[in-house]
Amino acid sequence: MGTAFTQRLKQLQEAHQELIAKKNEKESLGNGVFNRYKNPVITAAHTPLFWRYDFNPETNPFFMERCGINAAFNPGAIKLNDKFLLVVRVEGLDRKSFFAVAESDNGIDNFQFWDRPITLPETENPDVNVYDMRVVQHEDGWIYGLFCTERKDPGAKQGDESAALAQCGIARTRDLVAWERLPDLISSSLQQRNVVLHPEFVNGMYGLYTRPQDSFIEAGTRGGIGFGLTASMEKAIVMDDVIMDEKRYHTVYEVKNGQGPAPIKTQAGWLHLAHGVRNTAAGLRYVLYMFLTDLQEPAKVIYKPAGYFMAPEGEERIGDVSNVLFVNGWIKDEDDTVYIYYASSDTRVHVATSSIERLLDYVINTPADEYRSAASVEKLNAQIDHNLAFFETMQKEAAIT
Ligand code: M1P
Repeated sequence: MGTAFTQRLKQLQEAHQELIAKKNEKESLGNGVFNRYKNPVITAAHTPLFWRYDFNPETNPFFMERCGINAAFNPGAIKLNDKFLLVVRVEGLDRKSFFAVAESDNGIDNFQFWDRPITLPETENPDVNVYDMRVVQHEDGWIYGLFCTERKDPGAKQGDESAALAQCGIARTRDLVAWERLPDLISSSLQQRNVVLHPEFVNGMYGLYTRPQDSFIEAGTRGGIGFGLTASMEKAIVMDDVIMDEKRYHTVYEVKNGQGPAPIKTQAGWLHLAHGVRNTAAGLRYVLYMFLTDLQEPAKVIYKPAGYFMAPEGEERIGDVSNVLFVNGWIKDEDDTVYIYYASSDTRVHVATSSIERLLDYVINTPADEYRSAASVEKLNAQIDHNLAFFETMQKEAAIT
C-alpha cells in the first residue's frame, strides 16, 4: 500500500469522523416560534466513505471516489426504539435518488447512515427515479413510505428527453430494513407528487393528501393540496380527491403547494406543515407554511397564518436548486418537542426545534392573510394600538407604585 494511498485514506477518515462527531448548537435568539441550529444535520459528506470509495489499493491505487454522492436532502422522519431516524433522499452523481436511513440519539447531531441504503422493491413498471419519502406510522400497525416515483412520459414527443410522469409509490415496513412494495396509487391525476398518508383511519378508510397537477412542473388548473379516501393501501385508489388548501393569487403558494410530512395530532386539531411556491425574476422560491385542520375532519382548514413559517436564509439559499426550503419529515417527541427536518436548496438537511404549544400558539394567533396591502396595514395598526394601550397601562401602574 503506497504512502499517498494511506495518507489520503487517513485524512478522509479523520475528516469524516470529525463531521459526524460535530456537536450542533441552537442559533441565538430566533423568532420565538422555532429555533434553527447552526450546522446542517446531513450533507452528502455524511454518507459513509465505503459507499463512495473502493478501499482496495490494488483496484483503487489513487484512492479516488468511484460512486460519488451529489446531495442528501428531503428526508422522511420517524422515532423508533428511541432513535431519531431520517429516511434521506440521497442523490448520486448520476442524478438518481435512492433512500438511506441515518440515525441519531438526540435528533440534532451525530447522524450516522446505516451501512446500506434501502433496497426498495420495484413494481412491474420499474421506477427511473424515487424521492421524497413521507414515513408514517399508521394506526393499522404498518409504517408506510409514500414517495414520488418518476418515469419517462411514454407520450413524450420524439426528441423530448425531459417529459416525465410523477406518481405516488407506496411501500411498507415494520423496521425500515425490510420493505414490501405495494402498487402505485391510482388517482385522478396523471401527475401526482407530495402524496401523504394521514396517520389515522378516517371513517374506517385510509386518508391521503394528494397534489394533482396538469404537468410535471406546472400545477395547472387543479393546483392545491387535495384530500381523498381509499379503502385499502394494497390497492390504493383516490379518484375523487377534493382540494382542501388551494394555490392562490399573490400568496407564497401562488404557483403551487404540497403537503409536507403527515400532520401531527394535537388537542386543537391536526397541525400541518407544507411547502408553497411562488415565481420571482430569479426563479421559483419554495418556503414552508403551516395550518391547522379539524380533528374530526382533517381536510377542513380551521386556522392558517398569513405568509410563510420558514424561508431560506444565509447558506440555505444556495444549492443545486437555489432559494428552496422543502420539508417532508418531522418528529413530535414524548415531551412535545417538535423536530423539523427541512432541506435547503435540494442539497442538505437541517433541523429546527419547537414545541406543540408554541406551534399551536403560532398557528392560532398569527393573523390570517386578507389578500390586500390595505388589510395588512390595518392588521399592523391593530397590533400597534394594542401595544400602545399596553405601554400606557404599564406606565400608569409604574407611576402609582
Ligand atoms: O426543487 C424543489 C422541489 O421540487 C419538487 O417539489 P414540487 O413537486 O412541489 O415542485 C420536488 O422535486 C422536490 O423534491 C424538490 O425539492
